[in-house]
Amino acid sequence: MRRTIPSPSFVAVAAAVTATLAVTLVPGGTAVGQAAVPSGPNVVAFPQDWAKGTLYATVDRPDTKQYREFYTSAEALAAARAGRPIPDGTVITLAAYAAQADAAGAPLKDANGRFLKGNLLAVNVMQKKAGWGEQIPAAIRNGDWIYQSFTPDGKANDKANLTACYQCHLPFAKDDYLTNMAKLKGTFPTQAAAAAVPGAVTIAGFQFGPATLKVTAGQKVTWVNNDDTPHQVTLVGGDERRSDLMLKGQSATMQFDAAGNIAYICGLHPGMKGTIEVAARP
Ligand code: HEC
Ligand SMILES: [Cu+2]
Repeated sequence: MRRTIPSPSFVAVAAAVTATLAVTLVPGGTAVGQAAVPSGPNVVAFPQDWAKGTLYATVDRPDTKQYREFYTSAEALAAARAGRPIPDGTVITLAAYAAQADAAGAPLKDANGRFLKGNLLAVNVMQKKAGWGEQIPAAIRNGDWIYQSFTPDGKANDKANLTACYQCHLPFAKDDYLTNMAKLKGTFPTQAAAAAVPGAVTIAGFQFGPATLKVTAGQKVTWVNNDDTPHQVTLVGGDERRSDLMLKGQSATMQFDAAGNIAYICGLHPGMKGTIEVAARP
């Protein structure tokens, strides 16, 4: 059976999306002058029949204890598989569900080790239409894609941080800002997992390993991301250095010259925590 999402009616509220320049809190909490996108209703209408589209991927997210389903039209999937541009008007829907959890809050898993679907939490949508990108500040624009986050009953969530949608998808520019869908044509960066190296921290399954690394002052530390999800090393307390976003297979390096314990988090997933113990030079 051929199942597609009918093109949604476009609500003429483009004015509400007018880009503004403001001081924004980026994940990790550092205030920086940055282009911001206001939350609330915009040109993306709730895709009423999203669940009738084609389900093309599911993702378990241990960091947020969510189970996610991804839907789009048959036309868009055919284009992605063939490596053709994603058609104008395409709607991609991310249905975020709470993972079912045990009494201690740990996600339950099925026979394949995958999360089990709980309550629907949010319906996140990206849609592209020629010219729409002009509504978004150039620094964070994602081509002609516009993002929106809806509550399960179909209302635009006016507390959603839409600026973060653009910032986080920006590193995927060469794949038309797509992640799972880009994988369908096999161009997603999937370098082999790097072998553990002394002085290196491996990021896998939303964890820094080892969580505590001991080095000597003057030494460099390298982080290697083995997750499909991007991560970003962000030092906290005093030294506020922040690495570039690391996609799968990418690494970042920082040098530590002073003795002491350096705490850090992931700038995108602040629940991820690690420590570098820097010993004085002998
Ligand atoms: C922390 C970084 C981050 C933020 C913020 C973010 N995304 Fe994403 N997005 C991802 C990643 C990584 C994926 C791949 C699947 C996953 O991990 O859930 C993704 C996948 C998607 C997809 C499916 C794309 C595909 O190729 O399959 C949609 C749609 C989407 N996000 C919409 C949104 C919307 C709407 C927002 C803002 C409300 C948003 N995203 C915010 C990182 C982010
Ligand atoms: Cu992270």
